[in-house]
Amino acid sequence: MVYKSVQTSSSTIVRQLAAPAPVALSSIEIRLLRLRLVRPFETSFDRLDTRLIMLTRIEADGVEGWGEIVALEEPLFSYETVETAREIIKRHFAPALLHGTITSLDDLVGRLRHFRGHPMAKAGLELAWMDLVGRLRQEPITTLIGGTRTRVDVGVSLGIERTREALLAIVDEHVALGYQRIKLKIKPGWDVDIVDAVRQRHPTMLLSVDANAAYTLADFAHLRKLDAYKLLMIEQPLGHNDLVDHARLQGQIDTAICLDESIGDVHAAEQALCLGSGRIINIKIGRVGGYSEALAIHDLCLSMGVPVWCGGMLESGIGRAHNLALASLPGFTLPGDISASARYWTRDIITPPVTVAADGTVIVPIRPGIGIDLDRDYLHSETVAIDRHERI
Ligand code: OSB
Ligand code: MG
Repeated sequence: MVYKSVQTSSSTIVRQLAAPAPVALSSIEIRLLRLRLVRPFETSFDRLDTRLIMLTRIEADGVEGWGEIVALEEPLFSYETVETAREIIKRHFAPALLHGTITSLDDLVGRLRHFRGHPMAKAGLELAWMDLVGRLRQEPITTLIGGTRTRVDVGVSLGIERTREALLAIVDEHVALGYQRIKLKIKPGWDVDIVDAVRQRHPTMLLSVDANAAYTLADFAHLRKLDAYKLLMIEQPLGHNDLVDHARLQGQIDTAICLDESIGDVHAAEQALCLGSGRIINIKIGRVGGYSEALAIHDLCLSMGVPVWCGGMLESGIGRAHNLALASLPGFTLPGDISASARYWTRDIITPPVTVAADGTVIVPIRPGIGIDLDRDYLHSETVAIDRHERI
């Protein structure tokens, strides 16, 4: 065993964690499938009716590991897309991994480190690696990374609707399902009045908003009005790569700012916390390039007393199983965007689907790897493309 003890910081554990024996990957597969959302999901940047799900599958000695690449079809949340991830894996990442043997996550990360950017594509490979190692070691990912929770607190992210009445009905429905926190997507023209209406109906509920970078410095006075509603946080109000204006805004409002798009790695997290750009960080494994970086951000925030929570990108059950493992770490003290399968899909690609208990928690899988079973019939019937890269 190469790693020391669970007392070590979790990012050190995960980086040094060895496979039981050096692993010679025989193939890397990218699988695309299109799933219809149970209801369209509208944000300040887009409206989605379906999600093109992008899965990674690696194989070694007949054992497989599954991950998910959270890129969208258009470069609206970040510059990556499903097609850029396909191309970068085909031309650069797969050739870098499909030779020799890989001994640890650190080894895998090291082979990809010199390639700039493309964190979502990198994350898809790290996730599949951690599932594979978990299966080889017969341990769940939560154990491999030093998770401390058996259940995680969850909330739900609700999109922009056509009418206020429609949103209020959807909010009521999700409060009744037990979700511990409701997050409303906002944009100019769909913000203070909407929050006012939801707050009147649910005076004490944990409530937050997410602007996906829809505002600018010119909107400070308007955003300050949100202070009246005792929100848990305002997520990413300003530019996707901004830290300085967020610090200025945080200096002028009481509500905590949470950063999502602006935090691409642990370096950005450190700078944001130094500058005071926010008081909470949303960690998405895909956005930051995988477990290694997500754990580093978690450790930094835990050491500085900054709360973190696990964000989502409308993942299939595979991505959500990874998110559950991540959210089992001690620093994840706020409810995550890890909702039930039924909030997204009529049928998920895993069985049983993810369910949320009446107390607003989800069980962390404890079987080896991501700890879930695939609904292989459904997975195959919805698949629209497979890229297969083999060891040369
Ligand atoms: O900003 O958190 C976001 C979905 C797609 C892209 C960006 C975001 C989101 C969500 C949904 O808010 C979270 C979920 O998966 O439930
Ligand atoms: Mg967000």
